[in-house]
Amino acid sequence: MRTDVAIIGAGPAGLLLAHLLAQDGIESIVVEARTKEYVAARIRAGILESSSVDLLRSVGLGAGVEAHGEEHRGIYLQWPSERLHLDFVNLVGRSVWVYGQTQLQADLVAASEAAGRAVFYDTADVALHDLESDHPFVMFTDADGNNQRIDAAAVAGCDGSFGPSRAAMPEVDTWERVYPYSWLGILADVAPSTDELIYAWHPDGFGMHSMRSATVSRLYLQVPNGTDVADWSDDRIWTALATRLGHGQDGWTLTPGPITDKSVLPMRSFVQSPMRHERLFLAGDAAHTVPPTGAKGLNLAVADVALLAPALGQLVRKNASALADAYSDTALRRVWRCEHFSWWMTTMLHISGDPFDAQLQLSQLRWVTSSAAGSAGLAENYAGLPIGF
Ligand code: RFL
Ligand code: PHB
Repeated sequence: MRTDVAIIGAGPAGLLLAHLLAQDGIESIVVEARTKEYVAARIRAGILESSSVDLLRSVGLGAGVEAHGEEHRGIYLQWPSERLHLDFVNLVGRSVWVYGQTQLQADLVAASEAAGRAVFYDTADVALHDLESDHPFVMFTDADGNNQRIDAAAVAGCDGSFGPSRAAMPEVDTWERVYPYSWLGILADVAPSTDELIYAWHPDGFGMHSMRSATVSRLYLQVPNGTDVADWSDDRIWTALATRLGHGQDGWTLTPGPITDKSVLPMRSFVQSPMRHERLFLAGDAAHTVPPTGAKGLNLAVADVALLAPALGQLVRKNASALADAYSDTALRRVWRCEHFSWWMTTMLHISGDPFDAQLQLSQLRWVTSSAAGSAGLAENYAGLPIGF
């Protein structure tokens, strides 16, 4: 097969890139290791920044968010005996949207199918070749066991943290932080007990109340690394959430409900630089990982491909490389801002260290919620900087 851009990975980065390229008349073929059903069912992120929503709207992908997403003005930050609201709209004039990655993924698949774009699911042995030439190619085994080859002008590595693209970069610098705790996440068929997301510091560990819709809640608990979900019965989870989220505090109650999904998520920060090697370009989790506390992972994937699509368009169409040459440095500026914000939110809210650390965290939380400068700084980062930042 021959195309303009071979895309590895059909997650949000890969499918959105294919969509943006098609809008510019650039062809692509997407190769995905998992089945279509597996990719559709993965439960992951839940918050879109307004710049991500603006981008989706501007390329005809905004109908789902508008029909089923919920625009939120801010978040609650809390610790025992206090719950304070940060209003991002008042602070920085921007909102965020509650819209599950599962829903966005479904929108992207629907758009891809409506346009008849080529996506190979359930593939194996994906290998990248001749990346230093201007005619790289990708080999893989398709779902029927046939060997396939895609010749392209460029390869986009959108294959997440464990795909082959990151490994195909010869000389890179990497930075990593592994945190000494994980998240136990649940999805529950119950109306959210809150109007805005709650991020709660608690001596027992961080707790969080998020949501997917008017009838589905998503909640998280800080747990030790290596935690087995089997050790957490539904009762134990709801009891811990009630304690950490302050059930009974100022009359607030947490309503439990049937849990439909439980999983443990390790927390890691990771950056690889550069994000480009000759004709290979990385985007999204393939190049970087953030812990989920700042809700940045999915938004970074969107921002990367928003920069990458015009760069690839220029390269493929005009054989001009100005945007392609600038891609890595431009993307990494935003990546490092989000890395810092995610690390900061994570270390401010999770229990780790000694009682001195706990007092520093509480002092920081009081400052962030009471100072105009502190709250505007958090709001500016959480609600998201403009794509071109
Ligand atoms: P994705 O979504 O991981 O997509 C990469 C795709 O590449 C495929 N792939 C391959 N394809 C072909 N050949 C191979 N050899 C391949 N190896 C892998 C994968 O199957 C997959 O389909 O990366 P992308 O597109 O960059 O999007 C990034 C976001 O998915 C990610 O940043 C967020 O979901 C992060 N994240 C979360 N963020 C939050 O803000 N809140 C959350 O609660 C949250 N939960 C999560 C998460 C990420 C998780 N991962 C990646 C382990 C929960 C999990 C489990
Ligand atoms: C989620 O809804 O899954 C979610 C929301 C905000 C975060 C992390 C996860 O910071």
